[in-house]
Amino acid sequence: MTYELRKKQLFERHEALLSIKNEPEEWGNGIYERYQHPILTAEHTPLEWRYDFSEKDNPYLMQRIMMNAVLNAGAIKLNGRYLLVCRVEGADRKSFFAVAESPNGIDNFRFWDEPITMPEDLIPATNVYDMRLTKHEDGWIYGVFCAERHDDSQPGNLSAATATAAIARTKDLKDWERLPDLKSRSQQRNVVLHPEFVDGKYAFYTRPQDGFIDTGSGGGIGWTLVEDITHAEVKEEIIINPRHYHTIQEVKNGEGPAPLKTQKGWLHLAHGVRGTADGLRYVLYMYMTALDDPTRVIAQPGGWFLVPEGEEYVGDVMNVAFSNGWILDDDGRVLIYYATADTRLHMAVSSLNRLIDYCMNTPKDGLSTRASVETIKQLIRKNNGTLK
Ligand code: BGC
Ligand code: BMA
Repeated sequence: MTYELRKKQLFERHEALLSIKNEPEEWGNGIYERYQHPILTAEHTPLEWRYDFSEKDNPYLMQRIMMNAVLNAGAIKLNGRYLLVCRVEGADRKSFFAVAESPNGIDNFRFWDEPITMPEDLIPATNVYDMRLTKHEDGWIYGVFCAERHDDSQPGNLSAATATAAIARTKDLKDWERLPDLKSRSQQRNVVLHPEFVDGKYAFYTRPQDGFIDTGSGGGIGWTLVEDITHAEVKEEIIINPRHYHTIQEVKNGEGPAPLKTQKGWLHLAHGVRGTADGLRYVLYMYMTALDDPTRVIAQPGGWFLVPEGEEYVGDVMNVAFSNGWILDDDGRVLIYYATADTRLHMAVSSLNRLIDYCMNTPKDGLSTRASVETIKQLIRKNNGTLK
């Protein structure tokens, strides 16, 4: 086959992948419907990022740069446009941010021409990932993400690393102003900016941890108030959503996207992690906090909200569902973007009313098998009319 013909077919195949229509599953769990196909994968990245299209320089038409995954995306609807700030990971294990846009938030996602050039903080990061977007009432769109660097205090240990919350802001997702990283005594990953001022201050969901992987004494999802976002520092930090023995969030948990404001309270999507013989299992869960006090949990359904299913289990990091982006649409639908196995991005659709109902009316975790059995029996008796 000639170079020109192969190139033509390459573009046709890519276009066919990008324009696949995505349909919701017919029968979900009543809480949300998953969509049939992943919305973004490494194969969706533009061909110009991967191939050199000069026949002279690349006669074999080989990929000069390979992509490994598209995952953990921040999400926002901006001037009617559905935009994701994806974590794209190259074959070299470096991840970076790139915007993908869809006409309906469901399919036909296409990357903008070039990835985001994120300005550095004083000490450049080796890697960045998992951006949470917050449209703050101060008028800026903030992107808070994890910046990872080697821990030079342990020169003998090649895998010693530090995780820090990096902060940048923008008006259009094109030009970014980098602010200094969040100063904190502990390592921080999964930091999210709350969309409103609280007591006139910026409020962050945090996730203090002792080490790079271990949360250690870090008790769960934290909260801190910051006066000056251009010199953000964690001074006092409280835990608002703790970890618990023998739950889906025993080993760690972390805030997902910025919470949504509803009439009943702040609606939160988070991830919980437990240990297994096979490594860590990451699942999604939800909780709600009071409108007048976002640190007070008013409801938390027991167990997980979403876990990997079927092929979703398989990929780079098995048994992982992760979400750091959702969009509340004008019609009340909530578009939930989640990644599985640190490999690809999917979506599920629900609505604000359904998610509030789910949070307020799903039994909470009674923290023991006995309590779980009692909860099931109550439902059975309610259904057969024998509930006293
Ligand atoms: C990876 C992240 C992961 C973290 C903790 C980082 O090096 O890039 O995906 O969450 O390590 O395991
Ligand atoms: C976490 C996250 C994600 C990732 C997950 C599972 O620490 O920050 O980047 O999806 O690990 O590997």
